[in-house]
Amino acid sequence: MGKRISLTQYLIEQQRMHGHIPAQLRLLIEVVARACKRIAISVNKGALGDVLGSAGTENVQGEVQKKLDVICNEVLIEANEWGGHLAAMASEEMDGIYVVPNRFPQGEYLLLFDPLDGSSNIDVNVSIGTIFSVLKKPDDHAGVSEQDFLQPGSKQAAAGYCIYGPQTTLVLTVGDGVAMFTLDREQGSWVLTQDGVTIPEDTKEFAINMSNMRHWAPPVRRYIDECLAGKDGPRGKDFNMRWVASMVADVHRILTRGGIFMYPWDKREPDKPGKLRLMYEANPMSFIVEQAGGAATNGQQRILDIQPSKLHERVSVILGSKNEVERVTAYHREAGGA
Ligand code: P6P
Repeated sequence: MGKRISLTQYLIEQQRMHGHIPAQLRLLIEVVARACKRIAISVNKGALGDVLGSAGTENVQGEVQKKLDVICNEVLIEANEWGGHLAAMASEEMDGIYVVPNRFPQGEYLLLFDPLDGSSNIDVNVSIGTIFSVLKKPDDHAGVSEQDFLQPGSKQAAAGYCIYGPQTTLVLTVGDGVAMFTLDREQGSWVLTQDGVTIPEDTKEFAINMSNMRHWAPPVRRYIDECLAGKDGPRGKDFNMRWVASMVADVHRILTRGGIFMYPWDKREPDKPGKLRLMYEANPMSFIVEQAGGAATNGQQRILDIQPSKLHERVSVILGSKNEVERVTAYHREAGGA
């Protein structure tokens, strides 16, 4: 096996070969990666670290915050605020944006994150993760506001996630494919373990919360019914189902062996487009999936083309193996955008 390279060497070589990673962006990625190592230590402590259970507070989504949600949010804020690479941050766990304090230099990037996605799995020791998205701050005005964050996902400069599972793995794109880095705990360093990650265009595996079936729109119901009909049905093949209830884990499986992930609109709350958040869950994951040759839509349009109107807006998510996502999207269009 060839000599494995570190995240730092990978980023420097990317910069040298493609000029793809300006210095401030390289610093940002290194700082976020270091913060994820800190988070991995807290996550892995579990009951030994008094980090399990509820924090006794609610976030802007009205969800009860776990202790680790709050801890991980603070780790990311403290790690990133002093470096001079950011103007501001936004998080699932904070109502408004966090502007870098005046005592630190302002940078040209905006960082958005879900500090610990899949929180319902923390106390039952199932894989969870940190999701992050990087935008450039518009340079046509001084200062920074929430409005500066409201850019379509196609404007992302970088995106990634860290999955805290049997391995701790950082997955990253800067718009030139997808790379995976595994945490070498002995060295305390991120080591490149896969580059040029590619999602198979076809799959026999779907991920959706089946308990919501009665609430789905007809195109989603049609697609899943056809999968369940198996080789005697219109698809002519049997399908398998997975649902970890941790987007990072489900997306990581899809990046590794293909599949389709769906958290679609449902009629329980018709005014809500979906459960997942656009800016710091759907956009970064869609950027990664597309960079790996997959597709990501909300049933009507490419997720990365959606023009956000609110920082915490939600979206219906259909992403993964290209041919399956295109099929589900076609069913939505045939149904007239139901
Ligand atoms: P449900 C975790 O809370 C999350 O935001 C995603 O990581 C995950 O895919 C989804 O919600 C799970 O939702 O309704 O199945 O618990």
